[in-house]
Amino acid sequence: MKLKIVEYPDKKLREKSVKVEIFDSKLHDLLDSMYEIMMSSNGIGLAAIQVAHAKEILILNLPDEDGEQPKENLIEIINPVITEKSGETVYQEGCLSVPGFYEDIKRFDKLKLTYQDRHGDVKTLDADGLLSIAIQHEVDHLQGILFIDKLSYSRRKKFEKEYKKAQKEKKRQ
Ligand code: Y12
Ligand code: CO
Repeated sequence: MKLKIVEYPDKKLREKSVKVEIFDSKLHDLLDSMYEIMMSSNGIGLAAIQVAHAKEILILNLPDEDGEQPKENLIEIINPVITEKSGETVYQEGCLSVPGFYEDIKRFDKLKLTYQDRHGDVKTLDADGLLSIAIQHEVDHLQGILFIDKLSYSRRKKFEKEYKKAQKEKKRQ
């Protein structure tokens, strides 16, 4: 399946995703193609809406201590529900749909998650650190929320100005 990353300010990114009900080979094709485009774009997390599929699907492949992203670390998360959250942490986040921009974002430090895997089996996960941040970033995508929405009014204005400028320069090349 050929996929393309949808970039801000495309309105597609504001769509709310719907639950997956059928766990078939079409879903597996989408998950496999999401993995390919995420890895070839140097990403560590991707939600299906970022490739124009408004389904409650996200994948994560966080780097290990050596900065490697072995496929064994891949987590496929379908129909996630955050059931508990606690603490506070700040991390400089980036997003494949907002290329070239990284901003400090405040999130919950720890969470518990219930989700389904590619076969529809229900799983639970306790997350903290980068995994917890990445899950919150991607779960936000399923509601049409981007990390830049969490910036203060002045940071957001600065971002919009710089992003527009960067886009114009990109078009000129
Ligand atoms: C912590 C915070 C946020 C996440 C969400 C997943 N984010 C990413 O995977 C972002 C990747 C990214 C990659 C980029 O491309 C390159 O570095 C080549 C990029 O573009 C540029 O910097 C030009 C932007 C973001 C998970 C965990
Ligand atoms: Co993102």
